[in-house]
Amino acid sequence: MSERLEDIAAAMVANGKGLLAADESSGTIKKRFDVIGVESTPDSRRDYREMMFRASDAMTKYISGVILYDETIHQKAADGTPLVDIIKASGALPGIKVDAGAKPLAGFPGDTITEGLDGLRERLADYYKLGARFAKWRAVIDIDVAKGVPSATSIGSNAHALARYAALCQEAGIVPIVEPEVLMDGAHDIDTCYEISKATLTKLYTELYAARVVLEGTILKPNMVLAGKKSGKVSSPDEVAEKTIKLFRETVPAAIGGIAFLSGGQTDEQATANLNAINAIGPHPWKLTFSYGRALQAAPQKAWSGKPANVAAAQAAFAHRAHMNHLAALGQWQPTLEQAA
Ligand code: 5MM
Repeated sequence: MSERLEDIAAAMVANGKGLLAADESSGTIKKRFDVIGVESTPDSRRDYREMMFRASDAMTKYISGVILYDETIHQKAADGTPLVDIIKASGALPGIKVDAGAKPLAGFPGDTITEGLDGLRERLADYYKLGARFAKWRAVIDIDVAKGVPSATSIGSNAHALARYAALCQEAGIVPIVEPEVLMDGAHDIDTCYEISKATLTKLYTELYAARVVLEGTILKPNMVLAGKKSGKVSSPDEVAEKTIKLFRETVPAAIGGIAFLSGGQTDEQATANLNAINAIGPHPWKLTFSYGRALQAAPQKAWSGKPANVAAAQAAFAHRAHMNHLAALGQWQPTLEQAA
């Protein structure tokens, strides 16, 4: 495969394929394993991820790339094969989360800044040698309007860090996924999500331009425009699609390599239905696909529950969600297909 950044980015969003976000840090995967009653150890984390990467139906047909955590990119399968080689053998690209997480932003209670720029040039060179061809950095923008969250300082600092990260990735021959996640956890309405997302994306593209990042060699990983979970309202797929596309047309250059959404805490089916509605009102200037963590993994995690005897059922559950999201990325999903599983 060609190593040009724009070709890698194009492959990441091609043919209705999308990304598997399997980059949970050790603290987050422990929380997921607690729910299914599995102890989180290097071996159990390896077994779980090996199960997904060896789900060849899902991986070969629907998954263009996998975002890995530092531990996973170094791990070997039970038979000694590097996990990265299993991913590559399926035709998917290995990727790597390189941020060091969101930390409290000094002076701005409730806001966070994502850290991890120190030593990033050297880490990217190492990850390239290990096979990573794309990377991910997630900025976290919470909404609490009454408390003045997010501040302009938080949006600006996170956009600046994303741009510095993206420039370093491209220098290393790695496609940056830029993920400015406006959280859906708050009590805000859908229009507030739209306004905050607009301010965030406007600042992000100003900073990427100033940092001389080549937009064709980037992928945007955004939130959809949704009402906050604590608002008690569930936005309809039609409204989500209309407001999300209006937002992107106003803020996201047509030149970028593509868009791969996060699921952000939506139910599995909401994440699929909303992606489908977004694509169904196309054509759009960009490919719009999925880069889901929870919305791809919740079902296989439950089916697996740490038991080798459940591997086939877990792989089938993963293949089903990947298939549904593949159809949604093409605007061809129907709710009736869920019952057919
Ligand atoms: C898989 O979850 C990723 C991160 O986790 P940590 O908090 O452990 O660093 C996260 O960045 C993820 O890639 C995106 O937010 C998308 O995941 P969801 O679950 O929102 O689709």
